[in-house]
Amino acid sequence: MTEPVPQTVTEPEAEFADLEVDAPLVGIVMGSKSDLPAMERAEQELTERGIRCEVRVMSAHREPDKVADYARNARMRGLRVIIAGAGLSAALPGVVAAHCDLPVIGVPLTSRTSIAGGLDALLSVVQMPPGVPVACVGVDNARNAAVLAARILGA
Ligand code: RP5
Repeated sequence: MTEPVPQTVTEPEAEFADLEVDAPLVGIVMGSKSDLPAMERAEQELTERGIRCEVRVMSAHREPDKVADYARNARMRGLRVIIAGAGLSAALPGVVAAHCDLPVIGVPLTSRTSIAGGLDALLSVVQMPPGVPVACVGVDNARNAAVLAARILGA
């Protein structure tokens, strides 16, 4: 009788480590295309530091299902930090944080109809309920969000 040939068992993490080498580590999301000029500073900072990122536009109020899907799949896709920028009643960072357990950095943004220079968005981002944290940088300071993301990643 011949002995069975032992099968090589590969750990799933080891398999994916090879496959996911180009996957982005930071997701940069924003509530509107109008937020792009401010949020591009985060992409620029991460790119200069050699940190892979992706940029997406999705609105917590106008496209709630899209935001939920993105946040729920983020960790599985290899993302490690999410930067979320929004203006006015800026729900996006909080909604992303509600649907995933990755660190979320909120960027309160000014927009055409902001009140008090973006205080509306600042309070919306920072006043999260206990247990659902969002780190918050200064108004329109997407660059600091990228610097913080780099520190979280130890990069
Ligand atoms: C927010 O409303 C967006 O993040 C943006 O800052 C603001 C205005 O959006 P648009 O009317 O320019 O699409 O949800």
